[in-house]
Amino acid sequence: MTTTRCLLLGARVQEGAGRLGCDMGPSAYRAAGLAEALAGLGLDVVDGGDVVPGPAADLAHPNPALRQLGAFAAWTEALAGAAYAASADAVPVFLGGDHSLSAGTLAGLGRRAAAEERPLFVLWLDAHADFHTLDTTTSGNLHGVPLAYATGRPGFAGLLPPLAAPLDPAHVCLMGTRSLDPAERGPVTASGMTVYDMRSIDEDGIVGPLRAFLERVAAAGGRLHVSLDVDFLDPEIAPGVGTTVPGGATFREAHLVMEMLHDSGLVGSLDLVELNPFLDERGRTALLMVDLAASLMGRRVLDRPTRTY
Ligand code: HAR
Ligand code: MN
Ligand code: MN
Ligand code: MN
Repeated sequence: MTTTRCLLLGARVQEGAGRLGCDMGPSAYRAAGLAEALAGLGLDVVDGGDVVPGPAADLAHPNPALRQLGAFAAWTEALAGAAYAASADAVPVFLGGDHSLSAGTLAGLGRRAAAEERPLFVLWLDAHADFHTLDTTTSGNLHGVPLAYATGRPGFAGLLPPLAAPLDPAHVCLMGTRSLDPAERGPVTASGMTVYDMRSIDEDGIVGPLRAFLERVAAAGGRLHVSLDVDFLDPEIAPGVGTTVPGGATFREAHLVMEMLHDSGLVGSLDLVELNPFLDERGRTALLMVDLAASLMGRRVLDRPTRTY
């Protein structure tokens, strides 16, 4: 058996969020010991440093709310290239950075999956669906659009890089959802994405739905990407994020998802997004995200370090 290569790539993206601070995310993960935690599991961990975007072009769009479209396009281009290259022979872990970075990672991983002739599946762990188009967002914060771009919703052409292979919405599973803007609701339902909102998780638990999705990925021979937004977690345990929404996943629900993902052997790439260290409390959110990443990469519950967070 070959050792899994794990490539950490920082993406100091903050232009997609409504407030500053996500650019410090990669530093916080490094300070919280992410590389050491993964290396302690016997993985071959390489810190590839931070991805550097090209210059932001001045892009015009009729929606006056849009903020930082040029920076978003530049990050998407750079991260798509990085994700495609890194996924050839490693499990890339993208250290965000706000969630707009997933426009780039999904574009690159879609291209990788197409080259492998495998379907790309995505598990989107988030309070939000991030399914706005450039035309429907009213906040103008582009961390609200990456899934719309990656699945080929209209209105991105000529502004964002063209997709080598759009993501099939039927291959996307949202978990933890509890905040959709009015303009997202119809499109999310019509898209065919699977949505396990917090109501359904409260009622039915998280194990059955996740197992069903993982079985679908396995049956299709898919490559699985996991996008973990800090606000998937309940704000009581994860305060270091700009868009807290009450009623999120618990500590054990989140770890259990990660443990099941590890056991599935299907995960090919991971985004850790929306950590805002400026809003965190003594690094507790960064440490929790590191511990979740370690669970996903194979740390067993009895091997978890005892922390008070
Ligand atoms: N839907 C809201 C908007 O578009 C909030 C989006 C928040 N997104 C993230 N990532 N924080 O999920 O403004
Ligand atoms: Mn998000
Ligand atoms: Mn979110
Ligand atoms: Mn299919």
